[in-house]
Amino acid sequence: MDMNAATDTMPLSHAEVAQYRRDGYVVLRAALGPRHVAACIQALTGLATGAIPARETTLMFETGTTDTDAERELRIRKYMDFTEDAPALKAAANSRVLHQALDQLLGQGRVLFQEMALVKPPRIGSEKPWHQDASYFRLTDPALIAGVWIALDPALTMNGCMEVVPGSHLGGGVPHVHENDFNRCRIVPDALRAGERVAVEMQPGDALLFHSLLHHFTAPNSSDLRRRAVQFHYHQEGAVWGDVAQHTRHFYNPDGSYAGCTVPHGAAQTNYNYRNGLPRAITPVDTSD
Ligand SMILES: O=C(O)CCC(=O)C(=O)O
Repeated sequence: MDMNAATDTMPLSHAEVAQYRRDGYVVLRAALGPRHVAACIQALTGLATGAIPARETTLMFETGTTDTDAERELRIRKYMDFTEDAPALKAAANSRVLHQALDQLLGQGRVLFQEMALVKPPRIGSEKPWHQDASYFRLTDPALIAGVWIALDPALTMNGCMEVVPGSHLGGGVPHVHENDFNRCRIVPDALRAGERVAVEMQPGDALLFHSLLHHFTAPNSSDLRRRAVQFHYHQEGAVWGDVAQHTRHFYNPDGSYAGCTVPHGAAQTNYNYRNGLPRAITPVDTSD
């Protein structure tokens, strides 16, 4: 047996596991098959049009647009908290092959704690500034968090694919600063490493598995192409949520003050509620077709 090869239950090769450790990310190709990708897209359209009742789902729109526009779906920037409304999206979060890969990286046993769809619309899709996801989550150990970003359309440099700084997760937390939109909390200029960026182009169904301290960014979508993706955050069982003082140990300014993204500020009076910390158990689903 080739010890370096992926197997039926271990979809990542040793080289891919090593890449995650070294670079802070790895791409799992075809985590969702074409039927599951199509079902996710249909679910997002259904939630946008009302064909699927958005009981728990929250929609957020590109700045300067409203939800009364005729082309409502093409104004949406972000969906949150949809797994109980849309079984297809819940299946994606529970993808068996995805969790087999995460088991290889982090060990068995994790819960879903955040779910989003990021649907940077053609021409008006705005950038997501450089950041580390751990800056948004007051967990005491960022290494116990897994981020997963799954492309539903081809994600290319021209329509705002994920861009990352390989190895940046090894540098620990760096200070972030908020703008007046809670979607825009960014790494301060002194800590930016954008010159080392790598664009991660992906096909529909491919999943980017990334460390919560990885520096990453997406550019505006000035193309005519759609760029829909779902993003899930999990943490390993038993991971501990902390307070602002605890989070400050990872995200602090040179003067010692807090420099994470979890405190309401300015015009953004709300903050992620992490579904009140509700842990969602994983029930693996075959997403290969
Ligand atoms: O998909 C995007 O445009 C940005 C995703 C991301 O980095 C995030 O929401 O944390």
